[in-house]
Amino acid sequence: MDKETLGSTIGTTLDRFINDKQGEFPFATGELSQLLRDIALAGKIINREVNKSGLLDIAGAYGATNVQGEEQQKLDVIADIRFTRALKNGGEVCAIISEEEDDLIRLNANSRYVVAMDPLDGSSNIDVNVSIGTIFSIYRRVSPIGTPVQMEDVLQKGDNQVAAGYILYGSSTMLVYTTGHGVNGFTFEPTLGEFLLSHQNMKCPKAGSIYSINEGSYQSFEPSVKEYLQYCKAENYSARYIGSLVADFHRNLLKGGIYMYPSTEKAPNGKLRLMYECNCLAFIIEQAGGMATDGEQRVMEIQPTELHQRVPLFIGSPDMVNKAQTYRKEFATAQKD
Ligand code: FDP
Repeated sequence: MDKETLGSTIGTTLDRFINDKQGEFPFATGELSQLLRDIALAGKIINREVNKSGLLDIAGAYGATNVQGEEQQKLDVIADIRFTRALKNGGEVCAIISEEEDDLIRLNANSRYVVAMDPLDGSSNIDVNVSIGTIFSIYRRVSPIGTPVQMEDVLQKGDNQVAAGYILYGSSTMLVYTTGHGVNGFTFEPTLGEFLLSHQNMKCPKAGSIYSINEGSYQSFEPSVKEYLQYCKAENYSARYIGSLVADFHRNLLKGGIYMYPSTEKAPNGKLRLMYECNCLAFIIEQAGGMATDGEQRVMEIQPTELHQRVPLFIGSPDMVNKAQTYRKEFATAQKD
């Protein structure tokens, strides 16, 4: 890229970038652009709250469990309220699936978009000042606008996503998103209160040398995962596991690596949720040249049957995901023989 082009794009505000990109969609009405702005605004608010953790009484357990049976943290609940409010006020969304809500949240039936979100991912890290994130997916409803939202509007394959992204509350706060035309990352500039383009057209390295998995569960992994882990060690790969999906994913996206949450004895379908964790990150990684599978098929081809469905996840650099999958296939073939 020449100096002039670089100077004209890096530092562009998220608002301006979204406006400029609207033209990439034939017949764009501006609703998706507005929806992305609503999400960015909610992200700024959560960022403000997260930064106060430790000073105000917003850390710690809320005293309830979510539909997954996991203990909700106060910040989980605050983030859920903030996002839901922003999406409700924006008016572009007809329904939300949230990790924190058992059922579908029905909003304006005259709106076109469905949002699936994990308002604050990495709950176990909230209280210890470790990076956490927000994950979101946007779908266009399939039933006619103005009619009540149907389950088919919500339970769509990841391949139908029109946009997906995450906000990482890390050493700096970043918003990364795709609308299917590459992946771009914006860093929050707190004195300006703006997300500025900092990572243009992000690409995941084809090969990598970082593997991320909770190895504490090693004994309950299936043999092919164990074998792949042995291979990683033999290759002297680095093990890096923060335990916040967004943070682990983001590092591997930039540096090259694989994140795995396979099935375990305790969790035969893994732990991560298809609709608001796996699909969103799968869309981003594929747009960045990477891969995401459940060990057998592309994550985005899985037909969801439940709002809070879990699937195993192998995501990251294509060479690494392919290798992990090869072990799985070999194991499956050996079992058949
Ligand atoms: P958490 O339960 O802390 O919200 O999405 C769930 C998630 O975190 C991911 O962010 C993280 O990668 C994973 O679970 C951690 O699970 P383990 O503690 O089982 O490793």
